[in-house]
Amino acid sequence: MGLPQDSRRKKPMTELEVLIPAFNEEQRLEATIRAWADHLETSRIDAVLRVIDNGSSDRTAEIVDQFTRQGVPISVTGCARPGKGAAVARGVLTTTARYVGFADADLATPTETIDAVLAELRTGSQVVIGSRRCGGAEFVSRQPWPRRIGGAGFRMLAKRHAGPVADTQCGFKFFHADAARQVFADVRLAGFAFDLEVVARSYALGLSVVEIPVSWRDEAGSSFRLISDGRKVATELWRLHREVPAAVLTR
Ligand SMILES: Nc1nc2c(ncn2[C@@H]2O[C@H](COP(=O)(O)OP(=O)(O)O)[C@@H](O)[C@H]2O)c(=O)[nH]1
Ligand SMILES: [Mg+2]
Repeated sequence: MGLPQDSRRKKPMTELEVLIPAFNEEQRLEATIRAWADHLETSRIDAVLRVIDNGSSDRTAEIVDQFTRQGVPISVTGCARPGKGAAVARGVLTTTARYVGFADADLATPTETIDAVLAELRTGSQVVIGSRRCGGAEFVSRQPWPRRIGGAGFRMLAKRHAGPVADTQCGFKFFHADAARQVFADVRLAGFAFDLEVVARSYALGLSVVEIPVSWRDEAGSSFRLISDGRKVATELWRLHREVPAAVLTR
């Protein structure tokens, strides 16, 4: 006995999935989800939200459930492999939407930026990179100076992998899902430096990459610890230099 005709009909593909990697984000997540839900509704974007959580020990998952109960199209996916990069990869590789990408839980990049991102994706760009360092971008408020010095050092060491991209580390990147699957199938870095590998592999695959300006605001409560995470990022950079052959990184 078959199912009634209607329930067998294929659900149309959701246009966009916004992944929010989150680790112990109970302080910042609520306002972020609210802002996303409001903007997606106002702009009538056919989208779902998904928080990817590396086993937070705080109320991160509960906050998501609360929104689900209110009818916001949001879910939470766990990720056993630690790190922001691992969380984003998990989300990308399990998406069923046409376009997928990630935005940080701190709302450092305003949700309205998604409108420009979607315009790019709908006209054929495969990788859209939010950037604080291209024409039209601005820092509404800057990171503390030790972090800025670290960032400058990172950019210097990362140049070889970054192609023409001026800012590889802004937490606002979106992809055509087919392209994202190609890129993330090979991404090895699981920590904060994964963005750089994503950029490098996107160019290596010959995808159409576009950098778009964002208006970025440093938010309190960063999960990035300058010494411990800085050391991990340095190790990741070293791994990228050593393990990813230069030939892969140059077209
Ligand atoms: N799932 C997951 N998310 C993480 C992890 N580390 C950082 N994040 C998320 O990555 C995003 C960027 O981190 P943030 O603290 O804003 O760092 P910053 O903007 O670089 O200072 C936030 O949404 C964090 O919750 C992690 O280990 N796992
Ligand atoms: Mg941040």
